[in-house]
Amino acid sequence: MSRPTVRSWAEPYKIKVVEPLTVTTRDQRDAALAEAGYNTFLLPSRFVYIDLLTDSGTGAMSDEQWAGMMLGDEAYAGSRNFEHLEAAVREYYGFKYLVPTHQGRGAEHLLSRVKIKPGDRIPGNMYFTTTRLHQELAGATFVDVVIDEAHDPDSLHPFKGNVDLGKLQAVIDEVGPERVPYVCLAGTVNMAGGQPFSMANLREVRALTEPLGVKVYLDATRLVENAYFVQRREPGYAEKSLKEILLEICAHADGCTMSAKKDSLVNIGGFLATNEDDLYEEACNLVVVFEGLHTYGGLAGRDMEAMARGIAESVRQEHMAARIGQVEYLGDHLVSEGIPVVRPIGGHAVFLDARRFYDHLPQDAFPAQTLAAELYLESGIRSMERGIASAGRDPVTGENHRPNLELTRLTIPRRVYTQAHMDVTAEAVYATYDRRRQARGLKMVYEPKYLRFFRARFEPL
Ligand code: PM9
Repeated sequence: MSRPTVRSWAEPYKIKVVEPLTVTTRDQRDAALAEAGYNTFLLPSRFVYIDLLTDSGTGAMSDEQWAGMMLGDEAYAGSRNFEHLEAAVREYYGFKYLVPTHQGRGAEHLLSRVKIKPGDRIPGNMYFTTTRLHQELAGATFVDVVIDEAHDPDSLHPFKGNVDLGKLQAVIDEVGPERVPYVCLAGTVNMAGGQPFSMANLREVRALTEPLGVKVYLDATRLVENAYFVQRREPGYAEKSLKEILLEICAHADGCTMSAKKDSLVNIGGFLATNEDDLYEEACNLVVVFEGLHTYGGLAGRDMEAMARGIAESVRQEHMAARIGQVEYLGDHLVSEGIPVVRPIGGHAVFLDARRFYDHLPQDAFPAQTLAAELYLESGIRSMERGIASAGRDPVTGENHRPNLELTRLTIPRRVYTQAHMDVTAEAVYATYDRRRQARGLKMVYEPKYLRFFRARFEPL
């Protein structure tokens, strides 16, 4: 047997506390899924074996973070943990002002309310569910300006999160720069399959928008993961640290929204950060209405301490190498067996291409939702639909958005599961693939008004 030339990735930690997993029978899963309206969001977690619904707030905190929880300063105003968090955001993201929020959508709400006037356009590198909804509720229209390759699951473009500068220019030309308050640029684009943008592209976006007074706001939720791909794929960055790359990215932006439940390794928390004095002042006015005082934003002091420590841990090289290494390990397994997935394998998840998985099902039969349901029935593994159900409806026409990408996401929580769990997951996907012809699809029988994928109910066709 020949030895591999590159050493395997390995978890850079050992396990101190364990939480037992639940194994269910097929009958129990049948009953639980029917009760949940064939929506994995509606499954009680006690019926779930390996939970790959999301990487949001599901990570394992370190002993340092748990120790920090005991140092929570729960003063209503001016908690010292806020000072630590503010210092961490300045040190690692480089922005001047920090407004904590209970999670990412709290920050999106504040940014959208302050920046958007009815009739504005917000260009972005593909939509994200909560982000777009907050923009729409504030009166804007979201315009997708990501490169075409992002919508193609087979394109091997190394930076599928890049902005198409021609599309961006066209939006600005159409309505004028005064109707485009900012460009919303997400790190490792979630709905494209966890795909990064390049530093070169970010520089070009900045060069195009800055002279016109159009701001750049990052969705920093998975920006450290984006920095890792820049380090690995972009010429000139291999020798730079993740911390340096992250700071360089943020230096090309005016601020960011953040769901700290992902990169920053906490179970709850988020923030809005900015260099703009006016935005900060107005966000402070609004945060006290919607979240809490501007020095806690809906969080306990201990949450802010855990976040400050998590931010520092998130840029450690060995952490990110194992994080992305684990996702790639699962993805490469599936690719080697011919399972259709989005490639290149993304940062936080492996995305099954449900269109090709179930090439006998039309999009109206919710192939990705069906696949999430079938994988659960097969194995007790919970995944998430990222296709037509998540895409929702056009607020003006009421028509369904019909994304080209019809995906089922196997999302890997940070520092939670082992390589053996990845193997079991791959085996469950193979078994689901082997009986793919039996899948008949779903119809939606209850559709909530906003973010329907969270609570929609389905029935088998
Ligand atoms: N993302 C995810 O599972 C949480 C549930 S689905 C809405 O991927 C980005 C890129 C996200 C994100 C949440 C948010 C919102 C903003 N941007 O969930 O409010 O992936 O903390 O963050 C989820 P919060």
